[in-house]
This record gives sequence, structure tokens and C-alpha cells, in this order.
Amino acid sequence: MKYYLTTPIYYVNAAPHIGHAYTTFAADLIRRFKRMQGYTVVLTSGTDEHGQKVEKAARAQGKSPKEFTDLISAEFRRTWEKLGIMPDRFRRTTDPRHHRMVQELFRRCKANGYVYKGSYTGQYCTSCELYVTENEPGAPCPDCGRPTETVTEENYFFKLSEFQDRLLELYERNPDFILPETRRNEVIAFVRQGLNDLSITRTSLKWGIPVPGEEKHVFYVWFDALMTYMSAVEGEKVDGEDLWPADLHLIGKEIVRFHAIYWPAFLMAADWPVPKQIFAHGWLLFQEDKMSKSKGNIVRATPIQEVTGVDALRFFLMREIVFGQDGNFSYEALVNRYNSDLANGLGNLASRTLSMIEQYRGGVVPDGREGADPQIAAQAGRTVAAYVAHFDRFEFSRGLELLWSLLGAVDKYLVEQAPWKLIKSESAEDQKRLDATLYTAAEVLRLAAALLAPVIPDSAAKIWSQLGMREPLESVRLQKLAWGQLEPGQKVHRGEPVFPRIKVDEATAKMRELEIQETARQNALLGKKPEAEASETISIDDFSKVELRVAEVVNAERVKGADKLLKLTMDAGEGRPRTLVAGIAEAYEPEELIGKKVVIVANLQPRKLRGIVSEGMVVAATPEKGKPVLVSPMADVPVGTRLT
Ligand code: ME8
Repeated sequence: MKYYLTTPIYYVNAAPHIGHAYTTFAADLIRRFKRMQGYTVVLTSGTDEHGQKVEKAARAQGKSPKEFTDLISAEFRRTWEKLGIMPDRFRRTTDPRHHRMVQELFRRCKANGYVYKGSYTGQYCTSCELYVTENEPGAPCPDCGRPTETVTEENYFFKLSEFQDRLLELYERNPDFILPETRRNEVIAFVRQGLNDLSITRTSLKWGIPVPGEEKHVFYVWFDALMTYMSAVEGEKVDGEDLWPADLHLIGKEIVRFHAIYWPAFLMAADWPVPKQIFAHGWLLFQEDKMSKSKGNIVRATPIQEVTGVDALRFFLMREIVFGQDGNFSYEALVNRYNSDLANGLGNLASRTLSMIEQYRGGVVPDGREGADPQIAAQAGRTVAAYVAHFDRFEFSRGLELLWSLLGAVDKYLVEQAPWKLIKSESAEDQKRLDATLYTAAEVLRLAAALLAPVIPDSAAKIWSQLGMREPLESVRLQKLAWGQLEPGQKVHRGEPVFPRIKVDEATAKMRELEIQETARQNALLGKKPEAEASETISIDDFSKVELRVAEVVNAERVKGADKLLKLTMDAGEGRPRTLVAGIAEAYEPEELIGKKVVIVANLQPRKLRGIVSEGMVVAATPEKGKPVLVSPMADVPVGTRLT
């Protein structure tokens, strides 16, 4: 039986970060899980390489789009290899085999009467590569908020409007077509409002797949990119079954419309089978805000891998965040989760159990099947079934939570049985109880290792081999996994602890340091200049010429006729108020500044702004695309204090 799943085809205008890794880790988890259910699984990922943004990014680096995309696409491949999540097919949209398929999709849609030529005037967001209908010129893009551009083009249109009923019927007939339910409801509500036809070619750019017979046109990136899912496995069969249609498209929630509306409509128009399921997960947030390349608040997966190992990150993402919902990422939370659940939880149970088997039973698993604890056995049986059922529904955190309750129950059981006391007893009954206790704990470890193989593959394999299992972990079939299959008589090998404890401060500091280096390396690859380039150096005497002082805002008001300016009355400890005019009115309301201590340049020559004499300058940090942020001392200091 085949199972074909995909991740999005990532844009090459950003280097891989933890958001891309999140989807790809989840896809790898599902791949491993389905294999353990007996499926022949194929996972496709790749890079989305056409379009205006890529063309621009390449030009900015003085490279051809091809040279640029080769570089960044290779970076994605390298990252997946390093993280151990290389997809089975890595497809680039610049691959000629893919071009042929996109052109074929177009021909079929056209032959079936779903494509016509028209002209389009409207707002276009070059960042999202999206036409924004029903919008005023210059209006912000509803997705990213950047201003849109007015464009007029001759385009081919796809008759999306004709698919409303067929799409609604598809969602109706397949209640699990779009998961989770919130996303499904969103899509249905959107389609019910009626669908506009969609422009699927562009004449405004060259870097794209040419439209057959129309030299000036290239395909719209989404008409191109979505087809990767199908072109990556064109004509392929496994176990006598066609790989297409896909069983699952795994995506982030921001691209659900493209996948759940456009994509099935294109396929229906071409008389090709539609995918079976789309799962849209939530966003990784950093300090409650979406991590994204445009916000610059991204972290990368490889520095984390170097400090904690990749399994710690995989576990954190799957255990901490409900798959389908947004979730916060932080280094501290990652290390804390590792220490509590892996080092203290699973790791501690494994090393205790294995060392007791070594010390008390010469390293051989005793035959404790008969006396094994019936309550633990029953809970283990229920846990295996429920865990698999949760994973079948992509409820990974729920499954893991249940497994950890089982581990907790075994911990408690070990304390109750106190094997360290039983070993001292001479009674045969106590020795039997000791056998049963050790067997019970080892058997739970075996089940846990098998269930965790899709989530933390390297660590699960280590525990599996420490238990002395002869059968390879990959050949375990989850349907057959049951209590009591651990063979007495096998020899355990307690090696190094699988999850050594990590010091939070040291580890997070190291990750942050590596993150800075990794960002710099990726930026160099993308041709981006570092945010702060060191300028020429100055002597301390030069610096001492600048008089920076702490001053308190006594009053603040807007400057009439100037949207950006505030007039500030300051106390700089001089026994007289000072007036400063600052370009911060778009970042601060006057009232919120009153009483705040900030830093000013006190010995700047006075100058007149809008008729007001400004005696100095307020110091602010202004990020490249952001608003100014005032600088203020970390602790209270008297006004007039000089900064040295
Ligand atoms: O959208 N949290 O590519 P893309 C969670 N080329 N997941 C995140 C994330 C975050 N903060 N940031 C990114 C494209 N992702 C198109 C797709 S498919 C035919 C074309 C993940 O490089 C998530 O899977 O912008 C999201 O959907 C995807 O990366 C967007 O990648």
C-alpha cells in the first residue's frame, strides 16, 4: 500500500529556517509512522524558484536567477540532509520535467474549456505574488500589509468561478479533506461567497515557465508551484499503485486557500485526480509574533541541533505545540522540555531499568511475564492503541502526553516495588517479584522506543539497541505491537545515557552564539549585507566630544503640520528646560513619553525645525523597516548623568 505525502515547495528567496524545518520534521515523522504501519511511503519536498521576488533577489546579488536558485536550493538540500529529514523526492520548479507537466496542465485545462484570455488591471502584491481584487490603488496587501502596485496585463484566466459547486461537494463528501476543522470551515465559508476567475499567466516577468505558444507569457507561480506535487512522481507506481493522487499535503495555515481551492480546481479542470487530504498546521511564534523572513525574527534549526541534538528539537516541536495551532518557540522552553521529559523522564527510566537488570540479573532480561503488573500491562495496551489513533489524526502532542503518563506510572510502580530492597531478600517469592518488576519496566521501555521511533528516531534506536532487541526497529509494525513481546533471556547493553542533562544557561547561550554565526553565513549566501557594518573607527577623544546625557521628558506635544515630529520639553539636569524636536510622532503618543528618561545628545548645535529651535537630539534605534525606538537607562539614574 502506498502513502504519498508532501511538504510545501519552499521559496528560495529566504534560506531554510526553523519554520520550514517544522513542516519537514512533521512530514518526516508521518513518513516514519506510516512506514511502521506497513505503507510504502514517498515524501516530496523541494524549492519554488520562479517569480518576481526571486528574479529581484538574484539581480541584487549580480547573479542570474539560475545561479542564484542553484545556490539556495542546494542550501535547503544540505539542511535537510544535516537534520536527517531528506525527502525521498526533492523537486525544483526549474526542473525541465516539471516544466513539461505545468504546460500539460495548462493544455488540458484549456482543451476542457476552463481557460480564456483577458486583460487584468488591478493591485498586485509582489511580495506575496498575489493579485488583490476589490482593492484601491496603493492599498495594502491583505496578507502582508505591504503596499500593492497597480498593474495592467494581458493574461490567461482560469475559470475558478465555475468550480464553486464541485469544490463544496468535494469538501462535503470528504469531511477530512481539509484539517484541522477550523481551516476547513474557513475554506468552506470563503468558497460559499463565490469565487473569482484567476489570472494564471504573467507578461510582466520573464523568470517563469513559458506558456506554450505564447512567447510573452509565463505561468503565475502558484499554477507552476502546486504542480510540483504531481510532477515529482510523474507516472510512478509503488506496490502496483499510482503514487498520484497524494494522500497528504502538509502545509502552513497561510497557504491553505491555494491548496484547498485553487489546486483541486486546477486538477478537476484537467481531469486529474485530486489529493486526498490537506493538513494546515499553525505558526511557530517567537515572543508571540509569527516568525517570518520579513520580520527578521527567525531562528534556524541547525544551531539547536549542534547543542542539544536533533531529537530534542523534534520532540519539543511535537510535544509542546498542538499540531494545527500556533505555538511559541524559545530556547529556554526547549531545554526545559528536554530536561524534564527526556533527561529526567524517559532517559532516567531507561538508565535505572537497564542498570538494575545489569546489577541484579547479570544483564539478562528475566522471565517476569507471569507476574508482570496487570495494571501497567493494561495501561500500556490502552496507550499503544490510543497513541496510534492520535497519530493517525495528527494529534502528536496528545499521543506523547499519554505515553508520558505511562512512563510516570512505571516510575511510581518502581518506587512501590522497590527492587533495591527485593534484591536483598532471600525468599523465592521476592525474587519472582523482582523478575516481574524488571520485566515490566523493560517491556514499557521497549513499547516506548517503538512508539517514539517516528518522533525521535536516533534516540529511540539507541534505547532499542540498549535493550538488546534483535529485530530491527524499522521492521516493527505498529498494528502488531503488544504487551509481552519482550523476550526473556536477551542481553541488555547499558551504554552512555541517551539524554544527558543539559544546563539551561550554557546551552541557550551557545545556541544564540551559533545562531548569529549561522545567520551571517546564510546572509552571505543570499548576498545580504549584515545589518550593522562596522564603519571607520574613531578615537576615544572623538567620542568624548559627543555629550550624551540622560534627560527626562517633562512635556510632549505634536508639531502642527508635521506628522512625524514631536516637540519635547526636557529636564537634562541643567536647572532650565530644554526644547527638542524629534521625528518620533509615528512611534509614540505624546502622553506616553511624559516622565520617561531617555538619552539625548546635549551638545549638538541648535537648529530650527518648523520654526522651533531644537537644542539637541533624542537617541533612538531605528530598525531598517521599522519605527524609531527610544533608548533609556536600564536602571534609574539622575537626570543630567553623562554617558561615557
Ligand atoms: O509559501 N511557522 O513557500 P515559503 C510554521 N513557495 N511554519 C512555517 C513558518 C512559521 N513561522 N514559516 C514558514 C511558500 N513555515 C510557497 C509554497 S507550495 C506549492 C508553494 C513553513 O518558503 C510552512 O510550511 O514561504 C509554510 O507554509 C511554508 O514554510 C512557507 O514556505
